[in-house]
Amino acid sequence: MPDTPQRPPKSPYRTEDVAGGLATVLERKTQKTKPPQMYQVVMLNDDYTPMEFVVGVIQDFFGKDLETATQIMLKIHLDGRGVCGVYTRDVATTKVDQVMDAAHQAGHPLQCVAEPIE
Ligand code: TYC
Repeated sequence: MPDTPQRPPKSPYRTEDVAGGLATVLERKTQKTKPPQMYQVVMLNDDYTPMEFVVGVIQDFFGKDLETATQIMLKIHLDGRGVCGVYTRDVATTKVDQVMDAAHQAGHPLQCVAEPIE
């Protein structure tokens, strides 16, 4: 995932030359705060991870109920990939790490990645 450089927030105040010196003008300009870049956590199909394990992971780490988790798992199985959730960068990265850890501990090759959206 690319590391987006973080800019400091724009100051709502202007600094002006006033009477030969600098003065901070306490006039708030309209400030637009952009929503954060969001990331989709995409799970990938493989030939070895059991379907029940994938359903359990989607329930446990992405908060889906059994029916929704089963639908997502089947979509991945048929299409090769599927979105399990959309989060800010840190949360998405944590989900990826949690899923990969759980899969590795259980001896399954399950893979997932975080992708920036829009
Ligand atoms: N294709 C796997 C199987 O047939 C099931 C599976 C589904 C694996 C989704 C990974 O992300 C996955 N056992």
